[in-house]
Amino acid sequence: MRPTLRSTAALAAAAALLGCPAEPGQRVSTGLGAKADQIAYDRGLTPDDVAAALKTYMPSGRIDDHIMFASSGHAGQVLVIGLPSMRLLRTIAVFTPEPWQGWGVGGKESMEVLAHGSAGGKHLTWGDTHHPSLSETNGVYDGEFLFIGDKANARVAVIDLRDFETKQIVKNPLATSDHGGAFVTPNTEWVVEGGQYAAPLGVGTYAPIEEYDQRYRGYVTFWKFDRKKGRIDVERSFGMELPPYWQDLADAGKGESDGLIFMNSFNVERATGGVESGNPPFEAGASQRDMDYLHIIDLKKAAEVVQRRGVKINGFTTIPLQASIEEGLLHFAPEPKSPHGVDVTPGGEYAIVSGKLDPHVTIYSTKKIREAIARGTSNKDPYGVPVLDFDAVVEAQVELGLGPLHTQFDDKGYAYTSLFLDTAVARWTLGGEYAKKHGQAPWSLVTKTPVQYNIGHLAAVEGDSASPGGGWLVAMNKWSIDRFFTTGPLLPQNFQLLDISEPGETMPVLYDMPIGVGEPHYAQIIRADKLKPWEVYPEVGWNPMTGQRDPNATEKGKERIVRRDDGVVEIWSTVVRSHFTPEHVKVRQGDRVIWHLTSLERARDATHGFCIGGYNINLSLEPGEYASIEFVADQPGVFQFYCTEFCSALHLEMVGYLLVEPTTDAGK
Ligand code: RUQ
Ligand code: CUA
Repeated sequence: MRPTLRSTAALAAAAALLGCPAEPGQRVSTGLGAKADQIAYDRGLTPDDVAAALKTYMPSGRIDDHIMFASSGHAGQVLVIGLPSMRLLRTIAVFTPEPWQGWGVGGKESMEVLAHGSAGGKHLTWGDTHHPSLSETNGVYDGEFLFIGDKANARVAVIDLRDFETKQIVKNPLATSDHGGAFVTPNTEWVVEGGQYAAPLGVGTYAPIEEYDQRYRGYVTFWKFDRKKGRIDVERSFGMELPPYWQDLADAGKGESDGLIFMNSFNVERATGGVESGNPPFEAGASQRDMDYLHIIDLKKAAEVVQRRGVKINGFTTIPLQASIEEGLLHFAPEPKSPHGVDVTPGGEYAIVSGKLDPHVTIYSTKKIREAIARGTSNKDPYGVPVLDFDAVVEAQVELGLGPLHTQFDDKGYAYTSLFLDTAVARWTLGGEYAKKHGQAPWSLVTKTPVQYNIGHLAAVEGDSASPGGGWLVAMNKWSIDRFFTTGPLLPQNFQLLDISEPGETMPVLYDMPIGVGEPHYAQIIRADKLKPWEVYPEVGWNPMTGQRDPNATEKGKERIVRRDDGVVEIWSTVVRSHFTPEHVKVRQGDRVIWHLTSLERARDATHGFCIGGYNINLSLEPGEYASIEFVADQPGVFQFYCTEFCSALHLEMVGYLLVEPTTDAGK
């Protein structure tokens, strides 16, 4: 739809006719007729406002042509947003229980996914989602799966984009926290999860902080993805031990750099903090040096070496640091200064590093890196990792402004970098073949657009893939300050949509979208026509976790309640507008209840909820879905179970009684 909107004659006319911005009460001509002029006048809209509205407005029923998957930070979910309208379409429950989707509130299937992700101790009910990563084929988004990391607990989740549901959460056995994940290799064989705050490897391992240099370590994990099964294969996954620097964002090489992994680090100072004892705080201690280390990892080789030299740490196959050094799996290159994002260009020729405390982005050449590795180096870090010569591997540096963080790409040979301190998006030209192809001066700043406020990540259409789409860019701003109504002291964050379709210096902000449900970090934007979601589940009785009809799925007329000798009551129910069958379920206090529910619906959007008040249970049964619950009926009394989705005119009648007969006089 977008190209049509962009090329409307009216839009061009509006732009041409309007020279100066309007102020409230100032007459402007929109070029769209008297009625539009009057509305613009009444609302005090400038010509730019009118153009922005025309580019982003979606008439009722028109569907966005791009879909953005955004993290929600410590809300632990994924946000699905349509572009260019910037409408929130839904959330995907991942690490945090979410009742609307029936996620983790009584449903056996989702509780099992969450329990698997909690392996290793506490039952976790939230996560800190940072980096969503769409599955790729030949470096291009294929729309099949989405992965996302949990920084707080070092976990990675797998979401199937046929039903937009989380299928798997894996807990990293090596560490409690991560950051550099999830990032996929060009054919999604591997999902990268890099560490952050160094600690003794192996969850539950203790070492005093005084032994930081000797016993604390960084790490990176390569999760093997089995696309056929749609699951991470933990057995075939492995980790690598790294020096106790704080590894940061990563990116998988592609094209020319296929097989390599780039990963930043900071705190190579190995500061251990402790302000309370008169030590410099981490923020100062970790920022003393001018250079940190870009980690260059040969994943292709590592996947072979691990067969010979992998050892088990907490049951998880890991390549020891010494083995990585001996086998040539790991090289460092100096990088300025407290870097954050590393982003590989579409063809894989360059890795672009942003130093938070350096006004430049530094561009590393894959070719030069490979040559420098082949030549060898005698420079080593304190742990014996070879350090390549900065000048030998750097292609260029571009001065962009203060606080560069992350970089994305478009189809016109531009790169876009977020500037946190400048609170702006910088557009600059790539060099090499990109500059030749697009007839541009290489490696130079083109323009900056201010955003509100404190931009973190940015996402352009397929902007980290091998085929960036251009057109739109979203600035993910950490603060909104004065952009919206004051919702108490806690304010939403602000996504701003930028139009990057025009080359050169024009790159306007079009739209503000408050995010009031979490703190988004990274996002990816995919062309909507690449997604092939199901409209209803493929057959009645579909178990979304097993991906097939469940053996306990129930046909109409076969509903039943069976009381077994062992104090278990098992119920097979069907669900259809507008009744549950059966409607009376009687159990005794203390019975274990196993309840199978099958939606018989085949109509699109005919979703039913199923809650049991007082028992902390709610399911969402989408058309055709099978789900189950298991609980002990320990509370006596009369409980309603009802449909929580307003599904039909007689939705209020979609109810039944759970009668829990007391085993003592107490409840009578
Ligand atoms: S981070 S604002 Cu967790 Cu991706 Cu850079
Ligand atoms: Cu089914 Cu309301």
